[in-house]
Formats: sequence, structure tokens, C-alpha cells
Amino acid sequence: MATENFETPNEYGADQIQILEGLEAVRKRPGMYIGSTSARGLHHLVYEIVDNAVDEALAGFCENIEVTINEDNSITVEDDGRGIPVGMNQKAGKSALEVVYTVLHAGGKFGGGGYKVSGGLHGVGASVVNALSTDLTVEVYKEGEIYSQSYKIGKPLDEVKVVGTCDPNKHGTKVTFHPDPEIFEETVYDYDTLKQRLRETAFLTKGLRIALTDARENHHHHEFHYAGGIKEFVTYLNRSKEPLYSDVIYCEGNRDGVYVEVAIQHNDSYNDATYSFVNNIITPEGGTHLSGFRNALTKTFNTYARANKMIKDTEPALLGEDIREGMTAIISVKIEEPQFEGQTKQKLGNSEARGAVDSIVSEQLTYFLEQNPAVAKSICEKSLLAQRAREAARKARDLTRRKTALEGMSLPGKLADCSDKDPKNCEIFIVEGDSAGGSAKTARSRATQAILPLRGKILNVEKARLDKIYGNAEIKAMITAFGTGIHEDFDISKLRYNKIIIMTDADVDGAHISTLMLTFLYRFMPDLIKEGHVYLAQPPLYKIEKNKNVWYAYSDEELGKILKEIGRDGNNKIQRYKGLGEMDAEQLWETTMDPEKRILKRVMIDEENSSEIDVTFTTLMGDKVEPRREFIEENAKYVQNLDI
Ligand code: 0RA
Repeated sequence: MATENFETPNEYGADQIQILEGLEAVRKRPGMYIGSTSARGLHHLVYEIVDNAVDEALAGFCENIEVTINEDNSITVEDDGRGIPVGMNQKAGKSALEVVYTVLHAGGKFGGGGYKVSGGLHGVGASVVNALSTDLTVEVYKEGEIYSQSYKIGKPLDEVKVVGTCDPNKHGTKVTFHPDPEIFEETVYDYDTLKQRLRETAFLTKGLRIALTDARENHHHHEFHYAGGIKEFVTYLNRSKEPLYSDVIYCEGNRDGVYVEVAIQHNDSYNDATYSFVNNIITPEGGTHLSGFRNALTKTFNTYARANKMIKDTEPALLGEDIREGMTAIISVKIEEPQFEGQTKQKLGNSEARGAVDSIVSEQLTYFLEQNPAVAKSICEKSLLAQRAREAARKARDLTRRKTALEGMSLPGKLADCSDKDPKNCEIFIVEGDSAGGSAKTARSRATQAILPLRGKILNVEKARLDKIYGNAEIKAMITAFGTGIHEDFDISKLRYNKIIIMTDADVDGAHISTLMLTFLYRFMPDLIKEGHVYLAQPPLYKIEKNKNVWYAYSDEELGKILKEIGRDGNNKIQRYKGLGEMDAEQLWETTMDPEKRILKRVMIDEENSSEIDVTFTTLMGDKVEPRREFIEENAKYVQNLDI
């Protein structure tokens, strides 16, 4: 079975052959083990190793984890846990350390209850990381001695040996690995990506200190340590919003083998920002823990509001969504054997989690509301306002529904639709301003390109309730043009255009309008973004003319490059475009709309970072000035380049 990568040295027994087959399977299908071989998979290697150390922290033996991006883009993770066992594993006939690093799924299955919890594929990935690294070295500090073993592409170079001595009080594990460039499309680590994930891990593991250092030229360093755990997570998520009350509501308990933690704080926005986790892994599709939480929340607030005469007997109950309006919450459960369900395995299935979260939250939230009547009152009042707004929105929506039924789904008057009726071929440009809209209508390829001009700034949906949103003309025009409906009516199969292209001026106002558009799409039709239908057009920043030749530059670097090539002298006239309106129809077509020549940026959502995305939108759209400035500096983050 030997291949190029796994030449078997002499005297390999059946055990070893199995191990090599295991590791070879990992190299053949890396995606099955770490999701992908893109930048995301590259970063997953770090999470696999860190998660092992976090498991040691959850077991109560590790307080510090240090992650370093080394100068050569290798990674070092050191923890101060008990150290991976180095003694002989009887069954395998070799050191337990070697088993952990060479046998697929070895983690947690040895050491007699060493691991209490472990998340699905997580916490067992040391051998996977090893198989996908050109070089890996692990050191274990125990009782004054340093044990070590090194590997190449997962294959041990020698036995586990003592390689030196250390302070007898020192204990822990240190791993350094070099991701294999033959496996990964990208081998340069992104500091901010690791920073965000490690911060989240620290929030979810209260008391644990995680340090991140970048030893490459920029020398960044951050430390994350939250004694309050998810309580501080909620404060952090609400950092650019106005909290409705100062306390963070916190519930914690153990039931039926499920450890439950919940933190809640309402703010002045209208969105539900609830994030659920199982064993520190985010569950974007929720599951039993989330439904237990929602049930407890709805029941407890209705009981309280009725008991305190805030809702009369004859009045309807609050719905869950009323209570969740403007609520930030974290649900974190730890379970020994989590079962993940759904197509993407992102939904918790364990039924005991539903009951555990429901009963712990019901009991402790009831107590909290009794002890904090002022907080209880402010949440109930906000929920009652939400209930009224919901009723008004329903009426507004029923009205438009009835209208469209009568009028046969008439398209907005300002829309210049395309003639091709197959959505696969079609795209719609949402254009800022009537004048640019006019040029775009002249320029477009009539068969496949539709144009919808919008007047001025569109409504900021972060700051408006549903009834107002449904009444807004620009928003109604977009909803009818796209054809999908929104929220619970949303149906992507009705989408009338394969590409929705936002085309705004290349200036601050244009960026603001794009963000308002994206906010609307993210809040009301997130699947359009998730499924990759939303793009940003890239108009050029400069036009360069010389001797009747014309060049366009889309960035300052490109301008420099063009000028260098054609020679900078008195004969070129450089024009800086301030807006789309400065281009005539032909120029707009050539530079921005022609599918053969244009550049589009596709807007993407990183599901694993959804809590950060939510903050991004509220930061930009919220009232506080300082966080907004920071965002604008960083704003390329959620937009990925796509050249067409
Ligand atoms: C099982 C048992 C023991 C330690 C560990 C696991 C352990 C695993 C990892 C993975 C990364 N860091 C770790 N630190 C500890 C206890 C071993 C003993 O008491 O000798």
C-alpha cells in the first residue's frame, strides 16, 4: 500500500499499515476532515489543536493557551495542561502520545475519562493536522522532563524520547506544525481570522486565557481572558448598541448530563442576535438547545406579564419574536456525546438538551424577573411595542399581498426589465440615483440586464420597525423586482435574476449606500447572499488618456502601474471619476457593466463568524460614531474578490 508519501520502512506491522492507511485517507480527502483546503481549512488546523487544549481546560487542568504564528507561517500552540500522556499504551504497544498523533480519531478514547466533552470532529484532530503537515513536533512537559516526538507528513521520525529537562513544576503540551503547501491552496495565516475565533473560544470557556502572537513582521499580540465568560460575550456583542438595562441576565446549571449556560441582554435595535453553541462549536441552525431556550423565554415572560397585569386576560399572548426583538443572547451547552443533525450537521439533536435548557432557564429567569422588576418591566414594555408593530406590519403586508393579487404582481414602474425570462441568464443592477440609472439603461445589454434606479439613500432597516420598512417605496420596488418575497414568504426558487449587482459611486456616499443595501439584504433575504447571488460592481477610479488611447484604473496601485507602463508626461490627462454620473453610457458599459470586461465583487457570509457579521452591520448603522470609523477602515473583510 505504500505510496510516494508513505514509503514504509522495514518491519512495519499490521498496526502501522492501518495507521498509514488512515493518514493517507486524510491526505486523499482533506475536505472530509477539515472542511476544505482553502484558507478556511488552513485555519481549521489551528482550531483542531487549540480545541484539544480547550478540552483539557474544560476538564479543569489548563489555564493558559498560547498560539503563535511563526515567521515561516508555521503555528505553535502551547498549553499548561497535564501534558498528553506519554506512557505506553498497552493496546497499541507504543506511547499514547504517538497514538494521539498518528491514529485517526484517537483523542478522548484513552486516558480514562480525560476528556469530559468533545465536539463532533473537534478535539480529535491531532492526527489529522499531523497528516496535513510537512513537519510537526510535539513536546510534553511532565515532572521535570521534556518528552518529544517529530513527524514528517504524519510519519514519526523516531520514538517518543526524553530530549531535555525543565522546571519540575512546568506541565503542558507544545505543538509546532507546518501546513503542507501541496495540500493547501493558501499557506499564509491571517491574524484577524485567528484572533476572532480565539476570542470567541475564550468567551465560551470562562477563566481560560488565550494569547495570540504574530511573530511575522507586524508583531501583533492579543490576550483574551474573560472571567465572566458568555456574560462578557453578550456585553461585547452589544458594544456598539444601547443596552436596555445594565445587567446581563445569566443562567447556569447542570441537568441530565447537560451543562447549560445562557446570557441575555436587550438593546435598542430590532434584531434577534441569538447564537447557540455546543461544546464551544457554533450551531448556525440551532437545534434542541435553542428550542428549549425559546420555549422557556416565551413562557416565562408571558407568565410574568400576565401575573403583573401588563397583559390583560382578554389580550393575546406575546409571541417569542416579540420578546426576542432587540435581544442579544448566547446559549452554550456542554454535552458528552453531542449528536449533530441536518444536512450540514450544524444542528443539535440531543433531546435531553431541550429539557435541560428549558427547565434551567425557566426557573432562573423567573427568579431573576422577580428580583429585578425594573428590568422585567422594560423588557415587557419593549415586547408589547414589538407586538403592536408586528400587528401593524401584518396589516401593511396583507394590504400589499391583496394588492399584488389584484394587480397580478405588477413590477415597479422604474424598473427597466430585461427581455430574457430565464433567471439563469439575467442580472439586475441596483443603481444609485436617477441620472446614473439613465446611463445604465442606455448602456445595458437589454436581453439579460435589468436596471432598477433607486432615489438617494435607501431606508436604514437597522433603525426602522417592520411596518415602516414594508411601506418604503424603494424597498418595495426591490422586493417586487427580485420576486422572492421576504422573511417567511421568502422563496429563492422565485428569484428573477441570477445576479443582483449593486452599482454605486466609488466614494464614501456610494459605500454607505452599498452598506444600506447589504444590510437590507442580509436582514431580509440572507439566503441571496449565502447562495452567492449578491455582487458589488466596481466602477473605475481613474481614466487615463494618452494619444487617443484610453486606460481605466480600478485602484491607485493600478493607476501607478499604468502610468509606469505608458510613461508619465505632459501628454496624459488623468481624470478621476467621482461618480457614475460622470461616465457616459458607453464608458459605463465598457468599464463596469460589460460581462466580458468588468470586475465584480461577490459578497459572502462566513457562517462561522456570524456573530461578528451582526456586529458589523449594527456598528455601521448604529448611533455610536467611534465604532463606525473603525469599521470603515476594515470594511473589505466581508467582501471577497471575484474576477469575471
Ligand atoms: C488525557 C489525559 C491526560 C491529559 C490529556 C488527555 C491531555 C491532552 C491534551 C491535548 C492537548 N493538550 C493536552 N493536555 C492534556 C492526563 C495525563 C496524565 O495525567 O498523565
